Amino acid sequence: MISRIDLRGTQDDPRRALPRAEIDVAAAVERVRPLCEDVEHRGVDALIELTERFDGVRLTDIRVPKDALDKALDELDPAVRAALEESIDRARKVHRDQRRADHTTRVVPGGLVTEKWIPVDRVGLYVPGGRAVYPSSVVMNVVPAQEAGVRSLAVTSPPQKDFGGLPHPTILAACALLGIDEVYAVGGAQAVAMFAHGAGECARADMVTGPGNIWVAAAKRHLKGTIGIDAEAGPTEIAILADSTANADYVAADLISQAEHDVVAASVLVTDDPDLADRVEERLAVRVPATRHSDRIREALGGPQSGIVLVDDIDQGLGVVDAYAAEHLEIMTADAGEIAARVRNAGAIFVGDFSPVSLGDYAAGSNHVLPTGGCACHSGGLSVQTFLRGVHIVDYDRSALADVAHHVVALADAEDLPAHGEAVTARAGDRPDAGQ
Ligand code: HSO
Ligand code: ZN
Repeated sequence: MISRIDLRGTQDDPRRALPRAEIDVAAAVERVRPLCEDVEHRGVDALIELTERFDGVRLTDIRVPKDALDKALDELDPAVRAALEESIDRARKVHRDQRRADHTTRVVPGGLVTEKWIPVDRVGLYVPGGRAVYPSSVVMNVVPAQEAGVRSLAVTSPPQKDFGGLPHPTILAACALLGIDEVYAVGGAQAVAMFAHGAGECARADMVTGPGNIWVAAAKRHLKGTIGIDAEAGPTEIAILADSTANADYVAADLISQAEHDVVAASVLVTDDPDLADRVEERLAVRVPATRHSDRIREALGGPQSGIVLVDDIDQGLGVVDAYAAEHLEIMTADAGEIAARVRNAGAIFVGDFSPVSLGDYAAGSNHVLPTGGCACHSGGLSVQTFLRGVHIVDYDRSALADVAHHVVALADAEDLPAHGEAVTARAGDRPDAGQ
């Protein structure tokens, strides 16, 4: 069911051993370009036509009425409501603590540079519809934006034929719980264009975040610059670094849990213990047939993107997981905390037997919007920081400027930009010893 890749005694590049699914976003950009232009020029009329074409729903209004949000919350299963509330509380606790304070550095006497963190004014959040209905992702996008202090937050999600042409009721209920009342029933590339250009009641946003299919990713890539974007989300990945002390059943359950998302999801075990690999395979053979989405999971585990990687020792294993840079990395070894502290590249790290990825997906307090496709080597997950801009405020007095004037002039001259230097000497020249 799952292939084995033996890297023992080799220096092979694990990135080649574990291919990632290729998704041709560039080709999709060409397809979404005219659609985005249509929304830019014709606004709501274009949105209504495109929604009818792609979602089979004829909208009378792109905005979801407030009473539909209230009704969805009233009708939400109480157990799901309680779970969402707990998830929101924990996420708030963590994200509130992440808010960086403004900081002033006194570079020299009379020369100050302050870094001030200013929230983005308006954010549009895309929430997928169809098979992947994830109210938890509403929480993970909205909470950091709110904790950053974003003043205007709108959500959009594709209308569902089965739900009277509104977005999925659990999505609407999650919005209501989070205090979001600006919600649109628009999906796909056209939804990103709606946020980028504004249409009818929907004012243009400064930034759009949230996962989506290839068309959403293509629209984000096409409109980047017109609107700020988060990362392009790819298929989910879990890597587990485990030694002989790991619990094979937990390892198998966690590999399966993320394979459940998609047939192209990646589940990777890296271990120095072939016996553990055997035991995990035994547990997979028991668990996979017993779970609801076994077909999807079997395909994901059997795909070239998944595998059990054998290494000589945990040090080599650390090299493998760093090179792979997984979205989620679990450490199930002796001294798991110490090993986790040595990891360089991962979207999020889950330590020990009792911190599975599913906990992080819903209720650890951490964020589950994480870099995929190896992007964890240069990017982090969604956080309060995503919605803040660090603005430097430069405040020098006459004397502090005069002291550094000769350096500015020297660099300006070196770049053949003498007027830059003159802008400084025009002021610094007011002091007799300027430029010395
Ligand atoms: N594991 C997914 C997030 C998710 N899981 C949502 C369940 N619902 C990507 O981090
Ligand atoms: Zn998940």
